[in-house]
Amino acid sequence: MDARDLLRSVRMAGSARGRRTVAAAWRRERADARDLPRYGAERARVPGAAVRAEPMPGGGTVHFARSVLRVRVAAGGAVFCGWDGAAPEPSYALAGPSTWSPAPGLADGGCPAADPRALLEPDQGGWRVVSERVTVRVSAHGAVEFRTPGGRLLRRELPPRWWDPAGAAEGTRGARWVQRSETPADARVYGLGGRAAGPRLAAGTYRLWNTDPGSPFEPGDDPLYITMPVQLLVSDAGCHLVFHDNTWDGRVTLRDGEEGAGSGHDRHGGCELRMDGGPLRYWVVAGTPSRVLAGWTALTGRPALPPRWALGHQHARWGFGSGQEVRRVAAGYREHGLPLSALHLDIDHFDGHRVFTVDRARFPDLPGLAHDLGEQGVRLVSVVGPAVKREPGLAAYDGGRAVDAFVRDARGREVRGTVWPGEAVFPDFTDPAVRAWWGGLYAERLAQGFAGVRHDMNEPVSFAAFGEPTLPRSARHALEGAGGDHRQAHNVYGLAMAAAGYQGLRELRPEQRPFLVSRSGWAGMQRYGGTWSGDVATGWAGLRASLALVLGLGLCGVPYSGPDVGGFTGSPSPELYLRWFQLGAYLPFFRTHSAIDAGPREPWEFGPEVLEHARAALAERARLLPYLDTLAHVAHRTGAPYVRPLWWNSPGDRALRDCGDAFLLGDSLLVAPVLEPGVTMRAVRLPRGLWYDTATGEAHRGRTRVRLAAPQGRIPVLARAGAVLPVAGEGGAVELEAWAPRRDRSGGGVLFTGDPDGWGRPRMERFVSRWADGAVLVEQDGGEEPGYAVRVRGAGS
Ligand code: NBV
Repeated sequence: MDARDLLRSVRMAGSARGRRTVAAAWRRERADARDLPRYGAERARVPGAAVRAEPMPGGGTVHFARSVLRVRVAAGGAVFCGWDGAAPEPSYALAGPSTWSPAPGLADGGCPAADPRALLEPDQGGWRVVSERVTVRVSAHGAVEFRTPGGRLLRRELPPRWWDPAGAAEGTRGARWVQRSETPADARVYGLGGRAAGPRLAAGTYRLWNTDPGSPFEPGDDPLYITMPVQLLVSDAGCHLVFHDNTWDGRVTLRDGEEGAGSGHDRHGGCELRMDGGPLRYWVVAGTPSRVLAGWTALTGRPALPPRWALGHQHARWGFGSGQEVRRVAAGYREHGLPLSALHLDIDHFDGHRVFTVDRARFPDLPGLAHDLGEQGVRLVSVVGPAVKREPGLAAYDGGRAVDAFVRDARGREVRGTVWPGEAVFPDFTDPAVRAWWGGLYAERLAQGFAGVRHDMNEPVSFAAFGEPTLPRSARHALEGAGGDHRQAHNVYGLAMAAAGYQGLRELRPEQRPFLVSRSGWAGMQRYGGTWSGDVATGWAGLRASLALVLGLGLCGVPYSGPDVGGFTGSPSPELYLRWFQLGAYLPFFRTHSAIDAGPREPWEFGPEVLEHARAALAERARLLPYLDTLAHVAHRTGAPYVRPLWWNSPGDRALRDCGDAFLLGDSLLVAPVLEPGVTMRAVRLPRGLWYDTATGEAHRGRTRVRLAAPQGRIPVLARAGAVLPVAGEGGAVELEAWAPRRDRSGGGVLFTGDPDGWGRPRMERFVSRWADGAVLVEQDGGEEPGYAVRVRGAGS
């Protein structure tokens, strides 16, 4: 603690909450000073020279003087590398291959079998493993190269370096390590979870430690709520994802490459990963972007399919304050003729901020409210935080104590923190029995009439007057029986809480797909649901960050997300609100939300013009619902995100790799939102192909930069020539909107229909579009006429 901390403590001591945060911060510091193992003398270690190698199914093991490397190609093509005996499991990230059955729970995780065709063989003084998608080469000193089947370098991992505690055996758990890698000079990096400055991650250092920034964030703020050691790289050589399966605190430093302007003297790009402990093991998945996401989500689980209503517009506010106010807002939507799918209740509807309770004075009849809103097609979603007030007599506290649910310190005492309800304790979600108990508590939420949940403050947050606002690093966790401390459990706390909530909802209401969004999480969180931006600052920079987050998370396998439309704090100008709303209407999770002291976010609060334009955005969202629903199914089956970077189908087009202000929505649409004030025209570089401006029908050739009209009333949206997209026509019936293919080409699209919120197997139909006798013809895959009305557009051009 330094002088600044001391000063802050004195300032905070003026209120009860302030005093609690000072006490909690002191307690945390004391516990860590007392209970964390001290880093004493350390000895640096590198693998040394290779001694021998043993082939095994999928690859083999190379023994070095001071370490061992295991290489294993899994069925499906992902490559696993583990140093010092690290195996793929146990892992919080991995899940068994997804099927139509609901996502498996953590306990059902699994690692794909080895590909028996891949074998380690000697190669020029080292070894190599040749597989279908990549060739791995291990040098005699432990460098590992990944190349495409054509021989182009994707990445080279240099021999790692460990710092073993002096006197401990080599490969001791808890040793710090660093791994440097080299990547092609033209490579661009995306991912690392939710990063406000993305989607392309510029050179710099990114921390791997889930963090509530404590105040509204902007692009410069890092890290945020979801960090993941997942990087997706795109270069001329190809695309690949690398995942370091390690939950500890760490830092990734990216360095840009430099191209030698054809001189052949390129300086490769680089990455340095430093971890505070935990295993050195990683996966590499190579291929086209869609194959990479398919491989990644086969490994870590396919994204949960949200109930269909979750694709409609949702509205929230921290501080509705009463049942009447909730009814008033719902009525406002109705009276203005605006569609609304869900309203979210925040911590102010709890009794004294206690989770799993209701303030009955202000919300006297929640089930009645939920019922009445349900009649109008509006669901209620409840916030749920992990912190339980330390209050004997409170059901969640007593129940938790009965099953020994709460995190303890090294001396066996419950760790006390401070959150909204006051002094609080924290369930240890890394214990399967605690997950089962917690999941059962959602019965109370369902009985109150809630249709879904939103997990908040699960980084986890414990307010602190100074230092990190989370649990002590020395706090103990079950970690699935292995035992460990918060250094290892912190980053998976939100993920494990999501598993608990998801499993609870599944068991309590087995006929319905859960709706769950979680502010924090880690690799694999998509199995349980989606996420939202967290407290994005109200401003143009915050608007930009909103898109960066959605794109980046999608590339990490988490496709369902969206921002607080309008920003979390303050009052957006009508123009900013509208542009945010217009962007949000094309993002998977479309929700207006704001803080308790922020201005309103209802579309009618910004004047008649904004209302009309917001109405148009909502109408377009409603019209696109069959398409969005199809994209949700596609994401669930293949891991391909709804919202994709422009390079998705053309990773070789370098000019697209830095674009952070436009995106593809599925295969058919390109959305170019307005992210700056005062704009009525904007430029965008189009991927290859032919694109139609959906507002004017004008055709634009791909691989060119075009300027498009972006009047206040709409943002530019283009349709790919040949696209057949399902939309809702008059009365809601599905229709096909077909955009004329080029004369020499055909096109197509898919449609998923089926169970709106249950588990029934959906129906998939494919359509083909082509020119025949001077007209555009749309057929069902087998050549029959489609069972839907078809509207052809763009045929005149
Ligand atoms: O529960 C209140 C807010 C919530 O509205 C927001 O969406 C979360 O991201 N919550 C954070 C806690 C308070 C933040 C200042």
